[in-house]
Amino acid sequence: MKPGKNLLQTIAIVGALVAFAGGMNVAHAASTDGTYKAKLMPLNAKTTGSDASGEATFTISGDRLTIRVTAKGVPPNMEHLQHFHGFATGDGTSRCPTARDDKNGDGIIDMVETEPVAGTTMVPFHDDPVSMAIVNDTYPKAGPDGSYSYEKTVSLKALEAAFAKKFPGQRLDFARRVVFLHGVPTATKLPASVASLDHIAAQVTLPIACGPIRKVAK
Ligand SMILES: [Cu+2]
Repeated sequence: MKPGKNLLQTIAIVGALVAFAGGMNVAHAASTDGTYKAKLMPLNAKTTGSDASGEATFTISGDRLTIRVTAKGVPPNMEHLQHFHGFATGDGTSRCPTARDDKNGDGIIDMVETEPVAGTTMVPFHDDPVSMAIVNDTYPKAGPDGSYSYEKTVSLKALEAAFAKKFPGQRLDFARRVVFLHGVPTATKLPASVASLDHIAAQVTLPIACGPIRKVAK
């Protein structure tokens, strides 16, 4: 093969690659593809007896939203409610509660005390997030080692529609939300001052980890 032809082929291949890469950039810019992440830090560790931690990631690719949660140091052998929480009105950004948010001073941050800083329970991470049903028995269950791993892929459009129906005027807006993990064993003794929601036992809703969701730089 003559050197001249080789060079032309190389130029053609490089040209094609540049055009391909350029096209990919345009496609990315036009969509909302991206990844959001929350680093989960322990809450109420004195009550759980261990430092719960973990990570939640939200990966958007076209209409596919993949929700992943890994947790460790959580009470073992039981189901753990997990959601993102946020403000149902306005455009405020939620934050995770601290000891100062324990307004009744009972040493425990309960669900009601999370609301002024984190808002309300929004999207559940169980077998059917699009249902938006908070009460459900398909939340992940921690193994004997106090860890679990959850993964679910849903239609982003379907979740957005269900979300807008339940929270009129709101969008998913991941970067304004916080992820909570909940739950200590039902036998855990809690002061009567620990509040819960609806008719759910305070042990079930007790927050055990929290992390603010942030967009991951590309
Ligand atoms: Cu929650």
